[in-house]
Amino acid sequence: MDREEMKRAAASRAVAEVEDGMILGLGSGSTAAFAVEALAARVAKGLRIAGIPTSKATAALARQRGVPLTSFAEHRRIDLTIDGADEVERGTLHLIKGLGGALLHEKIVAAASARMIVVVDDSKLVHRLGTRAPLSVEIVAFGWQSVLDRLREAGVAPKLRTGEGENEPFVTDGGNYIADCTVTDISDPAGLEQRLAALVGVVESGLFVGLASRAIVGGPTGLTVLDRPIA
Ligand code: A5P
Repeated sequence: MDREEMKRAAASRAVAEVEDGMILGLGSGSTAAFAVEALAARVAKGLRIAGIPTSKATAALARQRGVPLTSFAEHRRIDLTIDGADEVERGTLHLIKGLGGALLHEKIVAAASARMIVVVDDSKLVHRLGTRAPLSVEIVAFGWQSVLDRLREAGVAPKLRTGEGENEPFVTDGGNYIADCTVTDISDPAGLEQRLAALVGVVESGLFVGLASRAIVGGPTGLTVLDRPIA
């Protein structure tokens, strides 16, 4: 399998766990897009579900493919969220997310979900978070320079993400900016998440601690299903 096939296979396997009547969280990114496609195929055959999208891009894809959408105005609790990740820590299933810039809405949806299945290809599996991806931190636009100073003082080497124009900041769906932070070998994800959240001007970090219950990993020889151990 090539990488795209691994992602598609993982996404399809996760969608097989969707049951009639569920409220779903629809993740963002290329792997989560395969899940929306697989869901659309099941909806076309009569599956009744409604999804809360985590980004404008996912909402647009779902609408285009005929996947019914809903919102927190109608549903406070989500049965199952299927989303991608930038890193998945073996054993704990703690995640780094946010390279796609949708981390805030993804985290709100994940936190409201009874279950979260993360779908990835095997390049995303790591022994320690901070191995292959920067840590994205969503920050308010106002005074971003001072927020970056605070992140620097916290020891995470931030760089403001730029958008289409090299000098234009990337703006999230929530109207905020993203600081991509160089981190290595995160030994205490929960502690780091709390330290970052306490900084003035930080909206949310891309550390997802204790949110994923299952990871479905596509590899060259097939799929592996990893479950978070019960605490
Ligand atoms: C979006 O903000 C991210 O959290 C994505 O879930 C993550 O970047 C994974 O995307 P891919 O499936 O495209 O690698």
